Amino acid sequence: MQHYSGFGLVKHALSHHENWQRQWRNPTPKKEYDVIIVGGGGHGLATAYYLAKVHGITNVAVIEKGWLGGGNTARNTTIVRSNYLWDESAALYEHSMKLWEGLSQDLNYNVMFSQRGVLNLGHTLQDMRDIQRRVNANRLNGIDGEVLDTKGVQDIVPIMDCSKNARYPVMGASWQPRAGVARHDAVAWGYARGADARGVDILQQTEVTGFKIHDGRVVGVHTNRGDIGAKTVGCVASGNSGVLAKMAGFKLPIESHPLQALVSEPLKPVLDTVVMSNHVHGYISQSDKGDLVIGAGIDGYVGYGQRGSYATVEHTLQAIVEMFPIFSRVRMNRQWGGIVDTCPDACPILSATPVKGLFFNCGWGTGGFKATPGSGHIFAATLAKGKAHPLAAPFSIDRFHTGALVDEHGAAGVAH
Ligand code: FAD
Ligand code: PYC
Repeated sequence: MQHYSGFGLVKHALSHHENWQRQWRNPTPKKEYDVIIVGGGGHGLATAYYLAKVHGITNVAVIEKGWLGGGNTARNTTIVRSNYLWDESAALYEHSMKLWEGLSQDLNYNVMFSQRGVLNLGHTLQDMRDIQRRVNANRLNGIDGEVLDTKGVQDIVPIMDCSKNARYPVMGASWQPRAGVARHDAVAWGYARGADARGVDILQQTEVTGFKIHDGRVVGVHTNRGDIGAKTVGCVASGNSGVLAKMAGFKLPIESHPLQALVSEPLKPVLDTVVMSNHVHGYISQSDKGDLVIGAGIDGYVGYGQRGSYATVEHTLQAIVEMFPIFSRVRMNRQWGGIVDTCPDACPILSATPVKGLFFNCGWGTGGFKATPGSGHIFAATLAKGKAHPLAAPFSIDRFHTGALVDEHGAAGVAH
């Protein structure tokens, strides 16, 4: 996206969209960089952007085996919220939320961040107790949130079946007004353009096939386009993190699962907020284009296929139709899956590794899109300084030895 004057806009509108400038270059890989980022999703690109912008480190390559955002970044359902239970994760996601609030301006790129609010429904007394506890914790951390009763939910979403004899009775919800959605691929493209403009090389169709390690220190990577040197390497490869860790000679406590979503035919505006129910494994919002965007919990088995099983979407759709009978005759247009990397405590890993100079940023599971700006910002600081940023420190892989886990299964929003 470029800056155009009014005249420029008219000229381009009439020009059949010819002669648009490329938003980033297609450079030949150099022999050596100061920092290599493996993975050209939102998190990897954001890391490169902040390395250049905040830390002045511009001799950086982002190495992507496919195309930008072809992983989970452009497969996700774009929900952004920061209402996590524990102080450590609340701080991390709220840091990200604050960056979201200024992101379009910072990148000079419209990421269509829309703070339309997110409801996390409660269907049982225990759900409501958990919601109360989480909202109290959020407010102590300065994060906006309210506990709503059934009527409060019905007022916000009049089309939902909140009657007493519904199959999934709605007892209430947590409501985060500042939460919402953003345009996923614009996030990847905005960060890519900003990083490229500051000198970062974005290398697409380039696959990392191994690490060059001497005396316990990383000195570069092997790729399908030859070896590339770097003394600092950050892996931000989402569902493939376990595969990369194995190449480097260690194991991560991660399982990769399919996570599915689907969109309907476009409808007139009918749902102006995001409704999630961890209990029934389903959530729904309406895109600016009018499609219903619906997502499920993870498929229970591990795998690297970017698809999922019919049983999982069938379960989710029956729950959505129970809660929204008005949608029972809407036709679905597309279904897809991504590979999500899940940790035992449903929290990410932002960490140094047993190999000096090699860092991993992964394990965001079903919920990393919302963290994209914050994750990139603090991972860049971690790579630049060679030690964990204070917000990253609780998410070191050491926690799986020390037992200092941060259990966010309750706030994960989507079961995993
Ligand atoms: P990715 O975008 O997957 O980027 C990783 C990149 O690494 C990929 O492009 C891949 O090609 C590349 N790569 C892998 N191996 C190599 C290699 N060897 N060499 C070079 N490149 C390599 N989160 C939310 O917060 N809200 C949501 O609503 C939400 N909904 C979701 C719905 C679905 C269906 C899915 C699948 C996920 C959802 N998520 C959501 C999770 C979110 O999408 C991810 O946590 C987040 O996008 C991860 O971003 P990333 O940049 O780390 O990963
Ligand atoms: O973490 O909020 C979330 C989420 C919503 C859909 C998938 N993940």
